[in-house]
Amino acid sequence: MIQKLQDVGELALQQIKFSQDLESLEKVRISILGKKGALSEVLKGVGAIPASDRPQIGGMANEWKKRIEESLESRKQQLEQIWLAQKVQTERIDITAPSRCLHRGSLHLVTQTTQRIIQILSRIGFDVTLGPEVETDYFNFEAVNIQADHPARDMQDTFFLSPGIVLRTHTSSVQMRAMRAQKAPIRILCPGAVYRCDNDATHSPMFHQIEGLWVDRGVRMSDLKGTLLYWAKELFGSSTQIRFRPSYFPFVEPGAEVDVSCFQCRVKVSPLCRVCKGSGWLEVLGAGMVHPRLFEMAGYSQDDEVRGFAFGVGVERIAMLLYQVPDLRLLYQGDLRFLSQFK
Ligand code: FA5
Repeated sequence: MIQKLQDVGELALQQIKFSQDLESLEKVRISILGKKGALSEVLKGVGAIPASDRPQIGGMANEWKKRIEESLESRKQQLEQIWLAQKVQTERIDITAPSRCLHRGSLHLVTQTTQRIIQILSRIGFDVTLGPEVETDYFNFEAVNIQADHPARDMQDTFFLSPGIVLRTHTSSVQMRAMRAQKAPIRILCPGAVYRCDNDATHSPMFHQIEGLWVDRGVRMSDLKGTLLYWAKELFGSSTQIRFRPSYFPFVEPGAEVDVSCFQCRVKVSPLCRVCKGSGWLEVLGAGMVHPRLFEMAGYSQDDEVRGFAFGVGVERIAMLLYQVPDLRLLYQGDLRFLSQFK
């Protein structure tokens, strides 16, 4: 038994010494000290020897175990050092190498423009309200005074999802929802996507509008003009002027198309100007005083002198003007060479 212990111990020390890596060292450990390892196997025979010899054998076995464990630990440390040294050699990091370029994303030009417009108007008390893009025919048309047989339906070619359900053609669909949801005063902006069967350099089938609605006692056309002049000066520059041209929208009376003076030809209108094409003016939005019929439909009493104005601006067109984008479709092609210019 003593001889067997000695043989196992000495062999173990040899194997540990010649282990070349941590993995083979672990195998050696298991083959000696593991449950079915060589040392355990020898000790299984202890039961067969006389009781008087057992303490001596037990003592020897413990001593060998301790020697083996110490030897394993010291070889392990050696092998770890070797592993680390090899790693440092083979995986050298060149801290002077130029770093890889990280492409940081940025907000889309349409989002930036939307945020800019909202920021300007929120300074004078407008809050943002959202409405659904999938809208009922009622809120998109009838509730803004466009009846089923009204010729104004032809002004906006509509995507119908099912009978009575449309993709909203304008953010004016939010007007009636807002007037029914809350009483005056109302001062809201409704940004969002709208849809029409359109497609060319200045018309996209999906585009964005921001609707403005201010309803309160005694609101007048001059308030509309003051609000839009403030907005235009903040957006296009302090020398900007605005002009109203009479126009027709069924939900306002009177209605107007609003132009801003060309921010490119600030001092003198140039016939060569690429922005205004020599006219000196840029059309930016539709606006007007809320039609009395809408107040009626929203359940407002005629006696309470509540009036209102509304306007609707096309975000892409504003972005095109501000950044001189020649074709609206560029905004939706996802070409980073184009989009990253507006970071
Ligand atoms: C309207 O949509 C009205 N709801 C605006 C309004 C609101 C008038 C409140 C009065 C009171 P219009 O169809 O003109 O009006 O569209 C408004 C703006 O959306 C246009 O001036 C234009 O800038 C933009 N626009 C219209 N169609 C498209 C399109 N297919 N692609 C990109 N922009 C468009």
